[in-house]
Amino acid sequence: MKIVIIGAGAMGSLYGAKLSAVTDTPVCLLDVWQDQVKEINARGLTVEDVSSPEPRVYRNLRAFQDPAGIGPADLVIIFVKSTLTAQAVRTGRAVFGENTPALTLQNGLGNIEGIAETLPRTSIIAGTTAQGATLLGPGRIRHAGKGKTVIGELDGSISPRLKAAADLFNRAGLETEISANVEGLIWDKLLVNVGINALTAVTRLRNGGLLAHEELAELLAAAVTEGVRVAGAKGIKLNVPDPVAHTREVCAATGENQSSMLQDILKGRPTEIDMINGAILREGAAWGIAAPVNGVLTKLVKFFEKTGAGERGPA
Ligand code: KPL
Repeated sequence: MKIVIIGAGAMGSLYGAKLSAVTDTPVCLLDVWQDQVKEINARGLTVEDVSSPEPRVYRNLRAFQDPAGIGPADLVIIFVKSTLTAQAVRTGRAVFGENTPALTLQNGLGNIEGIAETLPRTSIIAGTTAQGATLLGPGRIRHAGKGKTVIGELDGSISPRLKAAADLFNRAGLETEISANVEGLIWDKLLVNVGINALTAVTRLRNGGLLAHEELAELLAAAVTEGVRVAGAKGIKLNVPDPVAHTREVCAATGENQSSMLQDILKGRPTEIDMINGAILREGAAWGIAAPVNGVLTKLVKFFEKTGAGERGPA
């Protein structure tokens, strides 16, 4: 099975490495970052794991900056930042054959719509992941938190391609389930990111740090609760019975991880704030639901996007 991953950041690299251990054909990683591509092709991808003393080097991978050299894949996983989804799929068009499923496991709202600008909606599978990974430098990541991957078809069917992808992920050690409620799934994960990402970016704490401070745990709960109200107004059926408790669980399970938004702020990169807390604010306004905590978090993260990590120093 030929797998292509668009976006070889922390999460794309993690899934690429794990899947490369169970595929005969090398997993192809597509990314514009030249140093990452060079390093992976020269020395493989090194994964440090918080639960094992020795890092593991994965070599059944090929990295590319240009999709022309790859050819059509059997499965494409999209892992670029949600701000770049539409553009990345357009640029990577050549890796999608007529029947290639496009799987998005990205954070935030708007990824399905971004992919559908280039590909038919029927080619899209969506899902979420509670894995946590940190990019340490070219060719090196830390697997800093384990959690479930859940995937589903947009029409709720349990298709053979969905089962095949779930089987493959499970064989690779990425615990995966199937869901018939993909919209609920995306909102379940959105609410986790609403509670964790901006707060960790602002405080520079690792995910687990949010639970150690009462004030932050309260803000986490307030931000998620606003999101739950918006989801309710939109008629989204969440799969998670208690999103605040669930977010706290993910915080604990990925306690050692720096959230993706904190990593972005520390590296001076744009964040996904508009697709996460900003999305709650926008959707809330459309449905007449106030989301003041998400509003403040959005503004603070935008401030740090402008001023950079230097203001507070590294975490
Ligand atoms: O999705 C994540 C992220 O960092 O974006 C979590 C689950 C919060 C792990 O850090």
